[in-house]
Amino acid sequence: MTGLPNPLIPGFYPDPSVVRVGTDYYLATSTFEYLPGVPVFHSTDLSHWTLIGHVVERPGQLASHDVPTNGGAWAPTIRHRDGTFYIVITDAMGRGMLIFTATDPAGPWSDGTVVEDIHGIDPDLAWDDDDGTAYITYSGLDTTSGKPFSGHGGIQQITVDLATGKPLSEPKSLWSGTGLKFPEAPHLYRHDGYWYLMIAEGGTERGHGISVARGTSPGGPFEGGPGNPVVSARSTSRVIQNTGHGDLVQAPDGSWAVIMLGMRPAGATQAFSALGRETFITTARWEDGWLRIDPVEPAPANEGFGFTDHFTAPALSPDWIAIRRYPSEVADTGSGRLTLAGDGSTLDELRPVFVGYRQQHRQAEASVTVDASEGIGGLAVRFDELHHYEIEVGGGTVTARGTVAGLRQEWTLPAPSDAVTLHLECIPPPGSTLLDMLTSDLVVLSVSVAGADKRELARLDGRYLSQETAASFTGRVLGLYAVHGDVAFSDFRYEGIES
Ligand code: 6LW
Repeated sequence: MTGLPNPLIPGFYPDPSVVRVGTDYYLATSTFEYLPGVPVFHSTDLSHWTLIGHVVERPGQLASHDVPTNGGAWAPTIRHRDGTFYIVITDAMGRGMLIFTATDPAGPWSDGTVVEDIHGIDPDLAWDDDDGTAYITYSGLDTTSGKPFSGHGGIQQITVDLATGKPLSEPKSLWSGTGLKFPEAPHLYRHDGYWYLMIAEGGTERGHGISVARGTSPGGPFEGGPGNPVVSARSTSRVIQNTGHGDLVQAPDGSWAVIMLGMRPAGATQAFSALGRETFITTARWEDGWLRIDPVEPAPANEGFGFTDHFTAPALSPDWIAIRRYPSEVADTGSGRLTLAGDGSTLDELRPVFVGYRQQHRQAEASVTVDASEGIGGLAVRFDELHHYEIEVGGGTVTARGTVAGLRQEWTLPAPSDAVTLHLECIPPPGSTLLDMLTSDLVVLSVSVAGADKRELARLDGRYLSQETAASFTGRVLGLYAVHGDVAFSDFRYEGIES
């Protein structure tokens, strides 16, 4: 299997899970505090993926309204059986472990059935075809009981009644890797008479990797394979780092592949990942009864660099996301304008009036025309409430602002007009010395009137809006926001320069 783009799905799409149903493939990822939640992608060739819908599209499916940053929708597993699609996932610091079902993967999905009294993450779902027993295998990290942290429980497993969410057995411990930290992201596969348990270990940072064990029954015992972790980028200078949290799939040509998360840290010492954890793919094969997984290599895509929205449709496209509430709750769109009604909340708060689009290229630029004659709002790039850069217009001024860990700096100019175009560019760091190039990129904030007389207000160091600096599970999201009054946006343009 060759010619697959890598990243497969650029931008923050972490903890990918994939299922093959006939000649179709479906893939889902984590979304944390962003809504709509848990996107579902479709493909027929493992190469071209189309967003077909979201699992979480209405209030009540997740406890999103007040979820802490980095909480929410963690690490889905998507599977299919007897005409029903299943997604098991953890609503971290929210409702807990949940089972969602649908007959159409584009939705609607069910409200979500709680797996009772099971406080773990990264649930996997597998059935023993011999007797139809359903197994949920998960990582023993408690994010939902509210009890004080009492250590990591390793890989655990229950049998479960999927219709009620009732566990049918007590949790039992399974093989949990080679001893590296954070054994997680377990998946069970039946192949050639064995049951294989694939996990991530080493943590989702640079030490991440995948290890495999096998046994003769879905409940184990499992014996670790040779050469674990069988894939990891740790201590290498590979472009794609943090590789782990994978899911195995058979390709259209019968060969095997593993879809997993990874990061593309930039800067002279590969230290800062603006885009967060993305979805990647690599080839795999069975050798002597064990799974071999190849290192994850970059394969720049030759398409998909641009996204433009003229807001002519009555509803926003599903590419737009919002924070702890739905885009439709804050955005009024149609007839070529997107209007956001500010409610006084700023980007420092839990639920700003903000709609965003994931940055998908390390070098990229976005622009939007803003009519702020009746309000204050602008264009931003954010990781979370404590880490965001924006350019804002309204009240006769235009202001560039940088917020890092709550520390703030502003640059203000008189606004050239109430209707301006705001620009946000992520460019490689200039200079030739090592010190110059330590950072990942610069974020340049500028204003123009219909593209003319572009005035730069600020040039900010991009390392502070990175997964490593923000200690975040997400990635950069470029977005439009309003703080006060009605702010009207038109002609949003996003262009990636490289993949
Ligand atoms: C995910 C787990 C992880 O559930 O982070 O660090 C969690 N590893 O596998 C959120 O992405």
